[in-house]
Amino acid sequence: MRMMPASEFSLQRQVEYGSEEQNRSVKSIIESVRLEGDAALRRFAQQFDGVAVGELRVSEAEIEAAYAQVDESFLAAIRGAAANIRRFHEKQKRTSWMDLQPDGSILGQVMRPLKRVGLYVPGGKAAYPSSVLMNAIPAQVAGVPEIVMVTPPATAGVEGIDPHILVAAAEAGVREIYRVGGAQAVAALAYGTESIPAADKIVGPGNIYVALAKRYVFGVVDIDSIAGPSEIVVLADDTADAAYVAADLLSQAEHDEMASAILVTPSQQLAQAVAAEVARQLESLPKRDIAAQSIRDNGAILTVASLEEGVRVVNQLAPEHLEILVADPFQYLSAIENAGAIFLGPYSSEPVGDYFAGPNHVLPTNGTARFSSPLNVDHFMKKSSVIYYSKEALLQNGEQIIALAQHEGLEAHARAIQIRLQKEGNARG
Ligand code: HSO
Ligand code: ZN
Repeated sequence: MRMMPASEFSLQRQVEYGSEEQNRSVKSIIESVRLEGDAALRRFAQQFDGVAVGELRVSEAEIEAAYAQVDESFLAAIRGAAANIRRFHEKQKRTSWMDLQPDGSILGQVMRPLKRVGLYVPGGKAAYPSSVLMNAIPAQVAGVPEIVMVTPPATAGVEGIDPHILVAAAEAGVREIYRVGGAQAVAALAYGTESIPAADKIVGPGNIYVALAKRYVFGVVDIDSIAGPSEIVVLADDTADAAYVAADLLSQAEHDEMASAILVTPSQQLAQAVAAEVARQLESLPKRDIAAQSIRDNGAILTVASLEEGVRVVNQLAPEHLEILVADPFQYLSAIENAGAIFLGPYSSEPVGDYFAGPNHVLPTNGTARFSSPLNVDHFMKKSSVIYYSKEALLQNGEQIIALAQHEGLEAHARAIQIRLQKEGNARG
């Protein structure tokens, strides 16, 4: 694993905009779905997935059959995770409020769930039941009445849709599921087809075609942020166990050749030990080819003079996941400005959060933790402002409103106020 002083590390962020060819093909797929609806969905399923799709919607019987195909321990784990995720997200839920002013006016904010949300679940190597829970449960907690899932008609290595995905969806309360994937699925959710009513928002990870399609339909519908490869930064001192650090770095490196796993440490000794451990642990990993390439191309051990310098480096990296493995991790918490999720201490290995603890695993990647947050209940709600002005309030503030309107040269605005001041003011005097 490459090792260098943090000051020599150059951070390159890359956003995938796709090739011209990919953009052209996504655009044409979307336009076809818009014009031809279900017929286009069936044609693309044949063309891209090699499947002749009959009924687009997955039946209740198929969902029930999926339960018979997964084992007890998987179901118990999914239920345990779902309960924790639900409990955590319940805490995020905000309520509407109304504020009565002394002059009798009422100002407020009404919170409403989105009506219909579409969840994209990829079919390839990244068809994760955990991600189904992480995307669907916040929407459910927000109160979204219609949560629908789309997923390609065949999952890599599985005939049809992976039963584990169907079970995770059902456990998260999603029973409206369509076998459609790729850019065509995004188009269906954005514009609607005969079988699939249009949604208000599309969330969930996907390949480059899905990402480009989401960008393309943004504005017609809302979308979530487009996820980049997974990232982990471990900030550790010489109290950390090198084997734990190496295992955690590898846990993200195995996601993707593009994933990045970085150790930041003031301890030369830990740096050496982790490098040796990573090499040792890699040997026996089933996904060692992916993990090794990730470590080689995007991994690093960055040495710093002190933990304080380490914190500055972490804030610059703005990682998706940060683990703090130092003697007193809570001491550094308030200094961390940019990180999607912060894992404190030796027992909070990242997979604890990826699967089970309750916080969301859909996190800002690619440095976007500088300005954005984990997927949460607010992402599935909208607000309306409420304004009730009393007569007294209008009489008292009318002149100031008129002054601003006249300054902006908007005389009709000014008059809308004036007409009331004249009538009500006179009536009073
Ligand atoms: N670490 C991934 C989430 C995940 N891990 C899903 C396992 N399954 C991105 O945050
Ligand atoms: Zn993970």
